[in-house]
Amino acid sequence: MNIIYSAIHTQHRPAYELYDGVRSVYPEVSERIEVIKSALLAENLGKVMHPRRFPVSYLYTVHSKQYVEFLKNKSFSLSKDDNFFPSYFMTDTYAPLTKGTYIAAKEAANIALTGADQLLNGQRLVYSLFRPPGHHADSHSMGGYCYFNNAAVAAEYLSKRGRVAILDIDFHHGNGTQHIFYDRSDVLYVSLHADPSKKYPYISGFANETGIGEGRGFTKNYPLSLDISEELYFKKLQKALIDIQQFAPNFLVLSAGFDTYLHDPIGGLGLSIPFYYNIGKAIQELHLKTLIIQEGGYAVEDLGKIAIKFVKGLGGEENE
Ligand code: SP5
Ligand code: ZN
Repeated sequence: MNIIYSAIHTQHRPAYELYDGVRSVYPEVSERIEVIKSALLAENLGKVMHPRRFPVSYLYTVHSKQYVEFLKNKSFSLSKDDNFFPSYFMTDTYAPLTKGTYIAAKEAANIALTGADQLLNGQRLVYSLFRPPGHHADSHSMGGYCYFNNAAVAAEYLSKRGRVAILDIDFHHGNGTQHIFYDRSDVLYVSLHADPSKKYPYISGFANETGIGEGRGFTKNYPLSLDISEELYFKKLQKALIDIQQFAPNFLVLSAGFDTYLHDPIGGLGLSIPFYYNIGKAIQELHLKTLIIQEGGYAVEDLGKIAIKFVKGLGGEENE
């Protein structure tokens, strides 16, 4: 399996988020990506490849030009230690701009697009490993540690060559991704996530959100209660996988967040490390060309172990 990676992500290092107006530790850190990369390499589960550079116009397929240019110009104008909340083009106080934000966020999109390209070139499974994550970023806004919606950029690119299903298993609902494809029938969005009446992003991810116009029926949400068992989680996952099977896509974009893990400091749905093998295996059984897109996951010390189990399942290995 190719792991698409670039060290440029380390240039994005926000000093803090504002939680209820108070400065709070920023959990979306560089180590997240580094531990996953090291763990996968140590287990011989992949080899690292660097992304190619795509023109900025690829971002305009899902984001407005004004938003992209604002992010770029504002980010470049900042000083080294600035941690800036602009109050426009943002949905919450969890995604500050720093000097290195644009370059890192743009590189994340390059990594997603490079992974998508490899699916087009016949790869079966590719891991686009980057940060910052993307699924909370909407066409005109950043939020929830996200700036550009990498999954959406990749899905849009792939949709020119076939039908695309997006499966989002991050702890949080991917409000940005859902909204970007809400009125479309050629890209299916299916998400399993913590009940939004209790957890971020609060505003979307309810079961009655199913799409609009042409897109009616092409969004599926599975909100989960916070104390769900692994057994019930697996049943919900199987339902989501049946939705995808019925859609019969040519490509699967997998928004993979590991913040559903038991000891995640932000999320935490009670899922154990070995259970990620089962999740990966169930998805693998769809036999779809699959692009893994990194979303959340903040239990830095265990992310490597989780990623190993997940990739072993996705790679069709017989044993975890
Ligand atoms: C990509 C992703 O997983 N984004 C998640 C964004 C959720 N942020 C909201 C939670 C903020 C929790 N901060 C806790 C500080 C308590 N003092
Ligand atoms: Zn998340």
